[in-house]
Amino acid sequence: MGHIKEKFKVKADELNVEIKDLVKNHGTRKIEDVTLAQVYQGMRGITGIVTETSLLDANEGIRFRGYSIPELRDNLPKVKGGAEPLPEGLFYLMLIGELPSEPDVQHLSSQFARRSHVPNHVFAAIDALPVSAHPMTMFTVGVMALQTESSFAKAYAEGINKKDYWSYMYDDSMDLIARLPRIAAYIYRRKYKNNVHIHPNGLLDWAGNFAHMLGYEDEGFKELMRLYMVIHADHEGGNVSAHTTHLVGSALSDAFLSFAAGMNGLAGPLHGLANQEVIKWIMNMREELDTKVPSKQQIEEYVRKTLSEGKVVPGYGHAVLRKTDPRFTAQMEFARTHLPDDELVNTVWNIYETVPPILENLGKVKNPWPNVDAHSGALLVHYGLVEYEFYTVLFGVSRALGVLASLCWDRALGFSLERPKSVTTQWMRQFVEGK
Ligand code: NMX
Ligand code: MLT
Repeated sequence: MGHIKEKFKVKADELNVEIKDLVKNHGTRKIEDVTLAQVYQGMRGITGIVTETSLLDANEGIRFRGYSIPELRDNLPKVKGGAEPLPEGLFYLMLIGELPSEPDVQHLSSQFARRSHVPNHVFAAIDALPVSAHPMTMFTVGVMALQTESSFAKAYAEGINKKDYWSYMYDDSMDLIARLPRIAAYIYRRKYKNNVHIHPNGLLDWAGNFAHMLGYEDEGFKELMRLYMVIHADHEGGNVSAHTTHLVGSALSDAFLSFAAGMNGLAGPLHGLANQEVIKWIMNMREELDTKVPSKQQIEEYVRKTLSEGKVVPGYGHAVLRKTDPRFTAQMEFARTHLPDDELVNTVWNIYETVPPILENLGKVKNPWPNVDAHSGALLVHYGLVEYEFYTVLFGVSRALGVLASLCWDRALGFSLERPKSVTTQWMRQFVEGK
């Protein structure tokens, strides 16, 4: 057993004792009341899941094991000469609950490299789809094809003790994280680069090697990928992709089945697909106005037109956040350092100054501020990754770090099958009438 796996088991045993005590001695404590409106309106604000890896504050944004994004950028190990945190370090932090040392991160990088072999039938499954298929469809098909490799599914079929589930989940999660960059890069090169593929470089870090396999050797792009993979990794447990992964996993579905389900949620335009929608929306605005740099007044008119057509302004609003997303701010800082004069980035910044008051004045939008997706596409376009339908796949590769670390915890803590109660509107009517 590698030292990270052993350390995880020790931490899990400790937390198991704590949870048993909490449930035994405080199990009847009421956390909050649930209103009828919450039940109808997406269960907003109902505390119903335990996720150890990160916690969201509506005003401050996400913290991973207590660390904010600026703190992660300061404290996580980096590549020699680099300034951005390594995603391997964030995975360690989410899994173990402590900041990693440089050797811990190097160990994870080499583990991912060692586990990264993708069997040929996965590529064949992707190749069976038309090239016109959306990259997210290819991505979930690739992950599903990889399910043949699940050590948990094999062990379960043979019969295993439930105390050992976590160990197989850990190995499946490590294998899946290790292989996702290869699958994603394969999809990109198949769809956009004439099916010409690039061999992995086992000496590079996980995100650096991903950039390399996509075909981007610029060190600036590699740094962007490291930051991108860190900031998109986790957003506590209630978001659609994390919740779906957890829900499907609660049926003892393996890591591949659970993650693929989560990715189908990420592919929705109100969730992860919003990153492609933002760039599409800006490109359409540029085309319609016949200018590369629309003025703030032109942006304002375009926003009003979007709203009048019954559409949302992509990249703005959030189900939980009530301020500018710190993931947006981190990308803004990256752009200020690396590409302050980029026209598209400056348009993103002008949109940031224009959109919030308009949404606020509608009187119904709870959060008029930008989310993570409002900025990411402009950075990718700068480095030449202009194929915006691919953007959600990048989000998905990153999200694996958080949802799979969480799935390891779910298994190690023996969390129950998720099965909340549902009711009908007739039941609600009778309830309010006191029948
Ligand atoms: N543009 C226009 N209308 C909006 C927007 C927006 N960006 N955000 C919220 N609204 C509307 C929303 O559609 C709803 O209208 P109605 O009552 O007519 O149905 C009303 O404002 C109240 O919605 P909220 O309670 O503020 O937001 P909710 O929690 O329901 O939804 C989002 C959150 C993120 C789905 C919503 O803000 C949205 O659609 N944003 C645009 C899409 C987006 O950027 N999604 C990415 C989120 C981050 N991610 O990566 O997952
Ligand atoms: C996410 O990163 O999952 C999104 O911001 C959506 C959410 O938190 O609900």
